[in-house]
Amino acid sequence: LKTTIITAPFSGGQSKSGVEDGPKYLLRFGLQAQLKELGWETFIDEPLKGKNFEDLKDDSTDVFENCKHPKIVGEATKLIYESVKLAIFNNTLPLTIGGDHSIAIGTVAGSFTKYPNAGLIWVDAHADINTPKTTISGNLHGCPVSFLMGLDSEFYPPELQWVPKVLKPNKIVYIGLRDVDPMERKFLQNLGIVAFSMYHIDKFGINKVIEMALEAIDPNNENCPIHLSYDVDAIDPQFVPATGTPVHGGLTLREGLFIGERLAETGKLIALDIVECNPSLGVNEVHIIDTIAAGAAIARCAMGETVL
Ligand code: DIR
Ligand code: MN
Ligand code: MN
Ligand code: MN
Repeated sequence: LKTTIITAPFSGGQSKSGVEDGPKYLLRFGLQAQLKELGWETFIDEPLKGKNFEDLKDDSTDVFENCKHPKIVGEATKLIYESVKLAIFNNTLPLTIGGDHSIAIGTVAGSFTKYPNAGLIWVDAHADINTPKTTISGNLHGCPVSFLMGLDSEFYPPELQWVPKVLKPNKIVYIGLRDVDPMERKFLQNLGIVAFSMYHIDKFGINKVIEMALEAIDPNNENCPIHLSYDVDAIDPQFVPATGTPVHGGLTLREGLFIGERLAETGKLIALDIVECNPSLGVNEVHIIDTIAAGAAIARCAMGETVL
């Protein structure tokens, strides 16, 4: 078992600074040693090393219509894409730690290049399927899924036109949604995307929801590999407070970890992202520790940690 921890200290997909410190905090918390303890041989890759994307966020010319920071998002995600590809073609599991969720443009493009029939499980309070045309906030972390699908592609900023359109609507499934913009909802409906909101989790329970999710991305039991892209804001802010766009009424910590545990059990996981841990948004030390501990626990659960 080998994993490459890919650090993605990037905040350019949204406006709040601090999320670029997520990787540093997760590593300082001991994530690498914890994975070694689970039996993983670990490598670290830092594709954004030496880049100063934080300073470039002040460049007021880096806009394209309503999109903020397309240049740095394009450059950072391309570097992450190359890093994920390298890791996965070297037969290691890429564990990308963010950073905001725009980095999934790179991670999913990278993993699907090796496994074109993979399924993507997107755990999030948000659908992240706005396009440069529909986005209200202008934040590209609300758009990664649309780039991967090629939705509204005639409106893409030049710096993001490299993104391979690897994702089909029947190969993504959402878990945890509770804050979806009207145009995003239209996309989900029109494209027939399978999405489990908090309503469905309350109605069916998390176990049943995951079984339905697994079935949805692999209806013919073809042993499709799975990429898990996990936005920690899927979990309720009472457990994960230090994140950029918290929404009440989320997953319990146990439900959040159970998703990881169940996916580990399938043996199909080929890539994992943990994003949107923002230590700067903790009001106190406990908030920061809870959030980082939850991020690390998600990774461990998805990578095989069990209680018994
Ligand atoms: C909103 C919020 N849908 C947007 N998205 C967030 O900005 O497009 N994604 N917070 O994580
Ligand atoms: Mn900082
Ligand atoms: Mn997200
Ligand atoms: Mn989110």
